[in-house]
Amino acid sequence: MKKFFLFFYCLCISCFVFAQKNYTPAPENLQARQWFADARFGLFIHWGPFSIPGDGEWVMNNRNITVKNYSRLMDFFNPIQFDAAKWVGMAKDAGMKYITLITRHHDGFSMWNTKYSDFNIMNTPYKKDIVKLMADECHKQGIKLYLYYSLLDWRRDDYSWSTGRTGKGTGRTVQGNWNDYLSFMKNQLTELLTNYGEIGGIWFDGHWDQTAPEGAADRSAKIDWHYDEIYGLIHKLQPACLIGNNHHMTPFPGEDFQMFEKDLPGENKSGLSYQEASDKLPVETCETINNSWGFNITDTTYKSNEQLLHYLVKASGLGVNFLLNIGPMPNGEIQPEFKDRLHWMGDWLRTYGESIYNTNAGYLKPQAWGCLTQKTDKIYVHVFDNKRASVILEQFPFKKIKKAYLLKDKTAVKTQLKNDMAQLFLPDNIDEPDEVIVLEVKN
Ligand code: JFZ
Repeated sequence: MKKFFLFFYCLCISCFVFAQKNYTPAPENLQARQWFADARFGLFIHWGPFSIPGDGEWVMNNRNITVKNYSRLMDFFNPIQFDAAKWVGMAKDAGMKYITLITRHHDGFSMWNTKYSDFNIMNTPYKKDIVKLMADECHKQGIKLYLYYSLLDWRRDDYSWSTGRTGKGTGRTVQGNWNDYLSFMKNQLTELLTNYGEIGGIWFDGHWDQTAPEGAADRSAKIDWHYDEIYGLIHKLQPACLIGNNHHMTPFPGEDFQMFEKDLPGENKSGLSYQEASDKLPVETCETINNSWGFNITDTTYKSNEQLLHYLVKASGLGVNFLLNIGPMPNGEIQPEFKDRLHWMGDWLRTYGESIYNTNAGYLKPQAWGCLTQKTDKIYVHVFDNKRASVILEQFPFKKIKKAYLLKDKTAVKTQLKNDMAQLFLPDNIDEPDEVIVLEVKN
């Protein structure tokens, strides 16, 4: 028993002692969390020299490309078709409120003008700072920019690759100094949070490289990430900047939102999501359109418009944001399969947006027929199954339904409220992938 407690104690210590202790979020940070929680829909962009082989962003690891050989990609990353205004405009047209951009993925390439690594965009034939171009355009078009930053690095000797799980085949022989790596990250983060105006948040990834895989009993990290310093630095430079970390665990102190990957909270289809959803912090889940984050030239497993829509709506039904990914092509263009789906989502949101943005989770969890989103005096009933004649809402939390109608055209919907059970009788001509019924309710 004693041993067990000691083990448990060590586990807690190793998870939390290094996170930002005694963190009290600034008022502007709390405001930014609320904004984020209301935003509901964002665009994830996985893009960089890893897009060139057309084999996903893990290509360096998966094909054991050495640092020397991989560096050649820098000589031909030249995305002449890239147009930040078009990308940001496309996200806005899709009804997205924010963009999360890869600034440096596990391959270690920096998409901005950094002083701290030569492996960066200014040394490509393109020679233009992608983060700057995107940041300026986001600020101009009024969309928030979040930055993905990898903690894991498959190139650098000073990254603790010897204790890591991935990137073992990139030809490194020397284990450098961990403190050098930590300083490097802090320097880079300082650049990102100083030179690019307001940054909505930092999306960390790679923590899991230093832990046992998901589902293992002991998930403590093999090295000290010094999150106290890293998180403290970010919150000092931009107090409103939200920190999230894709470690697939309960949020650490100092983090401002929680993320899930390829799963809605409570589901664990990916085998990556054993953690419980936070009831204190805003939560986000990210998903791909096909099955790849970075451009993959053979992956044609595109999800349908309806599948993507149902993901967004179910996420909203759980009170969670949806960060939908695209992997643009190496020339800076976005393939039509992605563009078409984003535009379709935007069209849907132009009609149905009020049932998604600024809503809370439904009082019922998502059901086989659909799900609920809520505002103080309204319940939005999202019916995915359009063959149904009626929907029953058990334990209905309001005393009265004042009005019930289809959101798209105000067609009245018949309802019955008896013994805490509301029944809605659906008109027989419903044919939408998500027919939304508005219930104006009163206690
Ligand atoms: C991570 C990245 O590795 C991936 O490339 C992408 O950026 C995605 C959004 O986030 O995905 C993971 C996270 C955890 C593991 C593997 C991939 N893991 O624990 O092995």
